[in-house]
Amino acid sequence: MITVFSADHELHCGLLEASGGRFRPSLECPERAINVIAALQDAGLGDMRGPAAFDSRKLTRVHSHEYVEFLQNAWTEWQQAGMKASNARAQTFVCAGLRAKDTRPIQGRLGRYAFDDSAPIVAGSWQAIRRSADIALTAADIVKSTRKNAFALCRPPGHHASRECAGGYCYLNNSAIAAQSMLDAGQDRIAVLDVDYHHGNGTQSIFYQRNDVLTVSLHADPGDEYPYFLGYSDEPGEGKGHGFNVNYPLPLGTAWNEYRKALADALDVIRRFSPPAIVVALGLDTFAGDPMTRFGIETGDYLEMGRDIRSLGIPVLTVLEGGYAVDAIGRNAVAFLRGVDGQ
Ligand code: SP5
Ligand code: ZN
Repeated sequence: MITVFSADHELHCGLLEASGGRFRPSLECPERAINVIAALQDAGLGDMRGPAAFDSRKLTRVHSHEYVEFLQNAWTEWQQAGMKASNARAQTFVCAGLRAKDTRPIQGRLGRYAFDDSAPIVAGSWQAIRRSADIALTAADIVKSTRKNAFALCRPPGHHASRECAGGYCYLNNSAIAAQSMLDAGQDRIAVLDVDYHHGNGTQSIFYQRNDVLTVSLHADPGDEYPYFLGYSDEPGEGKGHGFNVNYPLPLGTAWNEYRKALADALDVIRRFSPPAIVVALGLDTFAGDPMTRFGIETGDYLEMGRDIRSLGIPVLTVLEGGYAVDAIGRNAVAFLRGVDGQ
C-alpha cells in the first residue's frame, strides 16, 4: 500500500496543553508520526511518496475562506500583536448566546474559530496543517485513480475540525477534505467511517445535511468523554441528510469483543449505502495502552479491524487521526494496514 507522508509535520511542535492545572507538552507530538513512519519501514510497508501541492480551493470546499485565512495568518498576527507566548491560543470562546464576530485583535478570532483550547498555533503550524491536508488529497487521488488502498499519514489530525472551528488537536478536516475531493473527481457517494476513540464531531457537522457522504462513527460515549457535546445515538442527519449519519457511542472500557459487534453493524450500514470507496478516519487512541483514553483494543485486534473493513470489498483510504501511545502507535498502524490490505 502506498503511504503519503511529509516530514513537514515536525514544524508543528512544542505544543502545550492544559493538564492537571498547568501547561504541559501536548500528547499530540511529532514522535507520533515519526514512529509510524519508522514502523512502516521496518515492516516492509515502505512504499512512500510525498504530497502534491493543491490549490486552496480544495480546502474551501469544506471550510470557510475566512477560517482558512485565519489559520494561515494567525501566527504572524499573534506576533504583530506583541504576544511572546510560543503557542497562540484563545481564552474566550463563542458559546450559545454569543455572536461569532470577526474581531480586529487576533485574540478574539482565536476564539471565534475554535471550540476548545487544545488546538494552539505555533510558528510552523500552518505549513504542517496545509501539508497534512495535501497528504489526504494526494492519497485520495491515488485511491480514485488506482482503485487501490492508500494511507494518508496526516499530522496534525483533522476529524474534530468543523467548517470554521479548530479543536481537539485538529485544524483542517483531512478526512472530510479527502472525501469531498473524491466526490469532486466524479464519485457519486463516499462513506466516512471514523474509528477514533473520540467522536468525529467536525466530520459529522460538515456533512450533516448531505446524502452524498455517509458518516459513521464508533467512539466513547460523549456523555462520558470528549468532545461531550456531539456524537450521541439520536443524531440521524438533517434535511436530505436524514439517515446519512450514524453514531455508535460505546461505554468506557469497551474491548474488541464488543467493539467488533458495533463495527459489524456499522459495516452493514455502509454496505447498504454501497459507496465506490471509503475513507477511514483511523484513530489509534482506542488502544488499551493509550495514556488519554479508556478502551481495551489490543495490537492484534487492529489486524482484525482492518480485515473487517476490507470485507466491504471497496478501496480504502485510511487517514491517520489520534493515537497517543507513542511507543505502540507504529505497530498498531502496521497491524491495521496489514488487515486492510489482506495480509
Ligand atoms: C484527534 C484526537 O484524538 N483528539 C483528541 C482530543 C482530546 N482532547 C481532550 C484532551 C484532554 C487530555 N488532557 C491531557 C491529559 C494528559 N494525561
Ligand atoms: Zn481521538
